[in-house]
Amino acid sequence: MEQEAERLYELLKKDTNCKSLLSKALTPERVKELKAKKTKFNGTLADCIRSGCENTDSGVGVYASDPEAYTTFAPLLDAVIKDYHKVDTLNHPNPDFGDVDKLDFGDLDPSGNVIVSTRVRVGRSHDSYGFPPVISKEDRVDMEKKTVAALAKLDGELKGTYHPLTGMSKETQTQLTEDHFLFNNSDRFLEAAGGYKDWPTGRGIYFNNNKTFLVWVNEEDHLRFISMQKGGNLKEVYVRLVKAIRALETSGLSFAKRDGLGYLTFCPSNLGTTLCVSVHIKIPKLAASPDFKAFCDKLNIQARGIHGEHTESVGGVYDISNKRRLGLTEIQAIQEMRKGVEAVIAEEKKLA
Ligand code: ADP
Ligand code: CIR
Repeated sequence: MEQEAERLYELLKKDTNCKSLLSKALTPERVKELKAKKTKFNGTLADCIRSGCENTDSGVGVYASDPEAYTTFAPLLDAVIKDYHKVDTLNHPNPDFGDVDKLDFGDLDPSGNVIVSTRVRVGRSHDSYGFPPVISKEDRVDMEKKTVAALAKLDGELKGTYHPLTGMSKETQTQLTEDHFLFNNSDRFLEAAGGYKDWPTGRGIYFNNNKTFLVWVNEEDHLRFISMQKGGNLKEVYVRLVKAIRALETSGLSFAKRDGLGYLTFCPSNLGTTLCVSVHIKIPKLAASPDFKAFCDKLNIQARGIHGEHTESVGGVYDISNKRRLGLTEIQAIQEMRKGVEAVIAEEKKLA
């Protein structure tokens, strides 16, 4: 165990050009302090750093082995979290989704010409199971069963069906992925962290009839709750997600949380609110301007391609999403994104 951490650390050090947050935070002192520690889920330092040491082009480079890793390996993980989320102290507020009956926003694109679709997602982890590096096949299947039993209690607009990946045809999987609903196993960073062990066992997707509410089971996180629809009605999308979170939090599931860090996720880049709001938006003019990145940075939003992280834009349509997930409440994150999207639309109009 200690040798494995040392072996991985050597790999990391060998790449003198490595710029990941891991390479900044993993000092020889921290390796020495943490290499022999183990969480109650049997998670080790090696489990946390494997992906970043084997992939020195990582941006972050760390995954938590399990919920307790955020305590056991805090000297390393806290440093990475502060760096990634640009905060000096870890004092994430209590969850606050706002008063959903009194939201002061609705459709961000009443013309229907600019925003193609809107999506809001959160990640949740069961507090009694480890993350991919340490979880066994049996435990993953057990966790899937508990999740599916809770999902079966959803009703109204959230009522849907669970579709396990095991037994799902390749064609169905490809179609659901191309339509932006389903995940796949093509992320080498996640793979190196153990994210695809025993694939596809224990993985699946739940969705309602019109695919406006979806749950990913055992993709990167134990759970991802997703609300999405065509157009720019952020209010409808957000309110649906909040209803789902409230229903699932009272359905017998218990989610991992820690004071000051909020909800815990596999990747430290996602913890806190875990909220990611995105719009697919047609902004050919703004995107072509040299100031595009600076414009987004100022608003705490980011642009990427429409097939998710590490992909390119197609036909001038960009995926714009919020950047900050830690150190602010859910409703503050939504409002920050709303203002950002409004500014993006106004700027595109100015340039037209
Ligand atoms: P996450 O961080 O939630 O995993 P990604 O950016 O990796 O999100 O995207 C996951 C999937 O969701 C991809 O297929 C992506 O195209 C899709 N997606 C993200 N935002 C939107 C949106 N606003 N409309 C439609 N699909 C979206
Ligand atoms: C990296 O460090 O670049 C990868 N491990 C991805 C980090 C952030 N993305 C994610 O969690 N999806």
